[in-house]
Amino acid sequence: MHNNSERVSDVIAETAFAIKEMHIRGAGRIARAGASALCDFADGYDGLTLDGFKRDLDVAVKKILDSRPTAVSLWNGVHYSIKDVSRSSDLKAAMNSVVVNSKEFIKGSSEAIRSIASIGARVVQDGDVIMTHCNSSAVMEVIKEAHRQGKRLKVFATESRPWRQGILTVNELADEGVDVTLIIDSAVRVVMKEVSKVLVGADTITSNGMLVNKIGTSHLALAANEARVPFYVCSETYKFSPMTIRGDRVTIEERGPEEVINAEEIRSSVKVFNPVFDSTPAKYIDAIITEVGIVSPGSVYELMIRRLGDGVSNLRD
Ligand code: RUB
Repeated sequence: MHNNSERVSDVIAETAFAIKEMHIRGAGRIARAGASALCDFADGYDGLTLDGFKRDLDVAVKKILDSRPTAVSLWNGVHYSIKDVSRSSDLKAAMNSVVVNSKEFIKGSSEAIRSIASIGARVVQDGDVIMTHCNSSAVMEVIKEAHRQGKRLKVFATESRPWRQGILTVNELADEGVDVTLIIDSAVRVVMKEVSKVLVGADTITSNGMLVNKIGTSHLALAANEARVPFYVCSETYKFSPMTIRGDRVTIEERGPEEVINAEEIRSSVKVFNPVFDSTPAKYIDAIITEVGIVSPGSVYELMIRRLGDGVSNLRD
C-alpha cells in the first residue's frame, strides 16, 4: 500500500516516463502534462514543512524537465506553475500557489490554441493547398477551423519519420472531412510546387525568431523559400524561449537508433544518428501566428521583453 508521498511522486515519475517515451508528445501537450503533474504533486503533498516541500518540489521539477530537453514549452509550463513558491510564507500557501498557477497555465494554454485557430483561419484562404509536417495541435486547429468555416482546402502532410506522426495528422484531418494526402518526407520539394502555404508548429522559438521544430521542418522551409511559398509557424507564446535572450543555445534532442532501424538490418559497424528537431532561421519564416496576433520573427525579442519585464534578469538555469 502506497502512502500519500509515494503516490504523488508516482504521478511525477509516470508523467516523466510518458513524456520521455512519447506516450504524451507535442510541445503544448507535454507542457500541460508537466503542469498537471506538479498540480497533483502539490495537491497531494503530505510533508510538514515549507523547506521540505521546496526540496521535494525541486526534485519533481528536475524529473519532469529531464524527460525531454528541446521544447521550452515544458520549461515555461513548469516554471509558471512554481513561480510563487519562493515568495510563499508558509507551506499551505506554497502548495496552493502551485495548484492555482498550474491550473492557470493549463487553462491559458488551451485558450491560446483556440485563439490561434481563429486568427490562423483568417490567414487560410478558400482554395489553399497547405503543407504541414509532423503533428502540431496548433496547426491542426487552424486547419480544422478554416475547414469548418467552409473554406475548400487541400492538405499535404509529411509522414515524419521515424515516429510517423504524419499518420496522426492525416487521420485527424480525414475524420474532419478535410481533403488530405500523405507524402513521404523526401517528396517535400516535388510537392511544394502545388502548395500555396506551409503551416508548421513549434517546440521552441528563440529571441532572434529562429524556429526549432520536428526534424525536417527546415527542409520544408528551404523548399518553400525556393518555390516562393509563404511559410507560417503556429505557436503559443509560451514556446518563446526566455533563456535565448541571454544567448543560451537550444538543446536538440537525440534519440536512440532503434527508432530508425532494426539492428539486424545493418552491419554492426554502422552508426545511426537520430536528431529529433532542427532549426529554421528567421529569414525563412514569413510570420508566426500566436494567440496575441500574427507577429514577424523579428519581433519575438520585443514581445518576450515586454512579457517578462524584470523577470529576464532572474532567469534560472
Ligand atoms: C512534435 C512537433 C510539433 C511541435 C508543436 O514533435 O515537432 O510540431 O511539438 O506541436 P514530437 P503542438 O512528436 O517529437 O513531440 O502545436 O501540438 O504544441
